[in-house]
Order: sequence, then C-alpha cells, then structure tokens
Amino acid sequence: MLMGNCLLLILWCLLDKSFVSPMHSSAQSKLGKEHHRGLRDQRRHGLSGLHRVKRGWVWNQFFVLEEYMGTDPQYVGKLHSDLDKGDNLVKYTLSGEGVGSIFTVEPTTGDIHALRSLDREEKPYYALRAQAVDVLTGRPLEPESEFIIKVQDINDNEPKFLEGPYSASVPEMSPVGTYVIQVTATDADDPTYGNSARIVYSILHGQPYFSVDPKTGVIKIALPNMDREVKETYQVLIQAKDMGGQLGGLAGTTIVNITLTDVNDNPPRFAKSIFHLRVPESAPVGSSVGKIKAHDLDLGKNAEVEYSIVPGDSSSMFDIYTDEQTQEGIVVLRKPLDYENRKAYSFKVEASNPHLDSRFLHLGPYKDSATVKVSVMDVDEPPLFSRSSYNMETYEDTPMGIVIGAVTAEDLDIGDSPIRYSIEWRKDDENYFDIDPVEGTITTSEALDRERTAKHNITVVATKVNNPLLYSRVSVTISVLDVNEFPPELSHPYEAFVCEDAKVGQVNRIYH
Ligand SMILES: [Ca+2]
Ligand SMILES: [Ca+2]
Ligand SMILES: [Ca+2]
Ligand SMILES: [Ca+2]
Repeated sequence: MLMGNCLLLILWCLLDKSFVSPMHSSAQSKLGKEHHRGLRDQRRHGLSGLHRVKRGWVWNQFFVLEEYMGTDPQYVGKLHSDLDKGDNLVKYTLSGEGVGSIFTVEPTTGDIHALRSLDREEKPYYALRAQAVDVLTGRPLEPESEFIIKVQDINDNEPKFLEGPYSASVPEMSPVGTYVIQVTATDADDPTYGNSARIVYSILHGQPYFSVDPKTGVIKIALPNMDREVKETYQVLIQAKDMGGQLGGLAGTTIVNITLTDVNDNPPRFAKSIFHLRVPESAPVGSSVGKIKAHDLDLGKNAEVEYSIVPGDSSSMFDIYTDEQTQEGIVVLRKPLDYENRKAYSFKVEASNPHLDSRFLHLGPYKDSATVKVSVMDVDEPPLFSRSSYNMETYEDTPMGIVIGAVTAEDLDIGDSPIRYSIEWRKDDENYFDIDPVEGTITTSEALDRERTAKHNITVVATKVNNPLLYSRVSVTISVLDVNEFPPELSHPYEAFVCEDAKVGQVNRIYH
C-alpha cells in the first residue's frame, strides 16, 4: 500500500497571504499526530510546504480560511489517485461532515470547494472520507482515505472579560506592589496559531494609582500612601489586546471598581481647644451636663473614641463617657451643684483611639485634649420655709382674729422675691384659721372646741410674688388646749403641750 494504489491529495495550503501554493504528496491511509505538529511548526515559522515534502511528510489535511468573503466557492484542494490516467475513468466521491452542504467535490477533477464561509470558532475542523471509484464497474479502486479539512484561524475575536466588571478592595496605605485583584480576558481565536489569541493587558484609566501586569492581568497598588480619607473609590479601566498588544490587534476592556478599606491612620481631634457647657444648679447627679466631640476621620473601630477627664481641681465633680452611636463624649454630673457656692468649673478632657495599628503609630499620637469650662446657672427656686413643719398651740376659747403663730419662708435666689402665704384648704375641711398673706401669721376664724377637734392639720403655701409658679408647702399642726371649764385634772398638766423646741414665732400661748 505504499506506492501504487493510493490516493493523492493535492493540497492548497492556505498559510499566509504570501503562501498559497499547490503541493503534491502521496497520502498514507495511516497518519500520525506528528504530522499535525509538523504542520503547525511549519506554519509558525512561515516555511514553505515544499521543503517539508522532501523530508517525506505526508499531508492529510486541507485548509480552508474562515470567514471567507469571496463571491465564488472557496477552493479547498484536489483529490487525485495515481490510478487516474486522465481518461475520465475515475470518479471521486466525498463523504463525512459537511459534505453536500458545505463541501463538494468535482467527480472527474477531484476539486474540493467550500460553498459557504466557515467559522473556526464554531467548528475548527471537519472529518471527511474520499474515494476513487472505477466509472465503469462502480467499484472502489482503493480503500477509502480519511482526511481532515481544518478551518484556518483569522483574528476575528477580540479578547473579552467574561467576569467583568470587577469589584475589589484593598487597605488604604498599602505599599506599592500590593495585590488588588486579577482580571482575565479570553480570546476565542486559535491560541495555537499566531498571535490572534495572545493577550496583553494594559491600564487605560487608573494610573498612577494602580498598575496591571501585561501578562497575568494582576492589578497592584502603584502609588504609596493612598489615603481613604482623601479618596475612597477608584474606577480603573483595563484593556486586553490580542496580537500581543501590537497595533492592529483587537481589544476589549473591563471596569474594575476598587475601594480602599479603612485603617487607623487618623487620631481623634477636638475641633476647638475650649468647650463651654452650661448646667443649671438644680441638675440631678448623674444627669448630662453636655457633649463634646473629638472628630476621627476613620471608620468604625478605627474611629472609636475614648474620653477621660484629666485629674485636677474640678475633676471629681464630673464624669465623661462615650456615646456609642455618635462617639461624642457625654459629660455627666457626679456631685450636686450649688450656684450660690460655686459658679464655674474647668477641667481637661482627653480623647484617644482605643484600637491602634502599630504600622501607623508614626502618624500619631492617637489622642487629643481640650479644656471644658462648665458654667453653673442660677435656678429660680421655690421659697424655702424656715422649718420643715410647724407645731402651734392655742386655747379652745381663743377669740377669732388672735394670732396663734406664724410661718416664715424666704426666697434664696438673687431676685429675693417677696413671699405671699395662703392656707390650702382640703375639701370638707372646716375653715377655722386665716393666714396673713404678707406676714405669715395664723389666726383663728372660728371658735375652737377641743372636745370636738383637739388637733388641726393645715397646709400653708408660700408663693414667690415675681414667679407665682414657684411655691412651697409646709404642714402646720395646731393643738387645741383645754380651757379650765371643768376642774383641772392633775393628769393633764399644761406642760405636756409645750413644744420643747419651740422657737421664735412658733408658739403663742394666749392667756385670758
Ligand atoms: Ca478566529
Ligand atoms: Ca483575537
Ligand atoms: Ca482613628
Ligand atoms: Ca483611615
């Protein structure tokens, strides 16, 4: 089967535009892979097929250019049997993939044509079988020969980023060369032939901040000290170009959105060196006196601020703690205030970051201090009675209008308002007493009867004239003393009713 009854395949090698020439070779029915490799190598090096023929290579492949735009069917190659003497007694037939629809053979000449344009990226080769048949007997002149029609690549596909657009993040202040992300473009053209699928990456937008490795598509930090607090997001445009990046190559692009993540590179800073707070003297212990804030440009943990009061003259009067939501320092009262005693306090507050990053300590110190001045405000307070309660005594036969005692209240505020007194009558109470609104003296308005009521409890109200909303109450107990209507009984001496702590204005014994 070496020479003799074998089919000759006459090939058109469509290698380059400059290399289109017919070649002759005898085809063996058995063909090895090394033949494919040989062809590939040859094409790569742009060598003429003729030289290779001398080395005894046998071609079992036809080539057809993909995306052929010509008007006539594309000539693919020629079948020839050495039994064909040119007397039209041999007929060539073709079978296999695409026969009839794509490929035809001229029975007498063995010329193969492609009827329509082909797309290598859709189907890179077609497997066919050829046979030479005796026209008269219809019998095959030799065994069927298999061959392949390979679709020759042209660069008709641009690189594509199938996974784009990309998102990536990298810590701010990362050193130059820090890996950010790898982008990958794919090219549908033949990677084994020419440079149609040889991709080179470049950066169209995003310099000088980022760089891309031309071969790997790895994006890296290209500028030192990139600061999130200055610019947080970057849109980088990456191009992938085939033909090794050369002019005329096809290109595809993708967007890479890069976000700088935060590191603790900013200390907290008070916006001013002195904060003025005002608090009413009446503020209860534990209540908020006011807020101060040290601003930290960082985010989250890196912007957490701890406040402390520097020990000093006024430091024991106040506490400070951090509002978790706002990171403000809330100044809280620790001890009661008294405007009349002290009107102002001043202390130093320190703000610091609790979570430090050792790499950025040189950008510190991560703390700041400020002075807080607290002004105590006078509060218009209700009048204050001279005692918390009053006890009085009177005889049951005391005439109406006689003073039996007096209460005193005072306005301690700066205004020193006059005071007005009144008796607060409870429902159903009988009205036995009157009070002088200015003097606070209490008189009887009804005859008293000890046997009926021995003790009267009344409530006296003191109101500030210049602010009637401010008033105080005090309870006054009036004991009704027995008058000697009946013979005195030793078991009830008068002394038993004398208040031991009786002081000025408290007890008036009225004798007849
Ligand atoms: Ca292609
Ligand atoms: Ca390509
Ligand atoms: Ca910080
Ligand atoms: Ca930061």
